Amino acid sequence: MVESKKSGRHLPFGFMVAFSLAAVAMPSVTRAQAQVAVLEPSNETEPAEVRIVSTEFKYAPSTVRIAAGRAVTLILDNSGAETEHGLFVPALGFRLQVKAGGIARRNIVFEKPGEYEFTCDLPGHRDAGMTGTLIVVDR
Ligand SMILES: [Cu+2]
Repeated sequence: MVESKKSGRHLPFGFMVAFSLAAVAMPSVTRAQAQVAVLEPSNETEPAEVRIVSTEFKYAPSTVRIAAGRAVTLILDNSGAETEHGLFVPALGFRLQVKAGGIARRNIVFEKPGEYEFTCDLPGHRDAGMTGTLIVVDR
């Protein structure tokens, strides 16, 4: 596919570093942390917290499932990062951005089921690996 063709061409140095660090630091927990899901009924009163940790240059988790219509607080935890990062869902016009060491949060309801890519749109970060998938699940 287009994806693998693109990533095979030239891997940025930052990506290689981040990848090897991740491989060393997170042996078996990776699978469990790869996804987070908020699929409770939409009549819950409190927004459910969805925390995504941003580092150089990835998101953990990188796949997030949220029920359509469910109020959530999307938290971008950049507290362990060494630079500014963002979380941008182009298809939905959603954006969070936070300086190194900071945590940003925003309440949101995703209404339209579908699969949406999110990225960090700071220069070079997307290509270095900062992409993820938001899946809005039809209930
Ligand atoms: Cu970034």
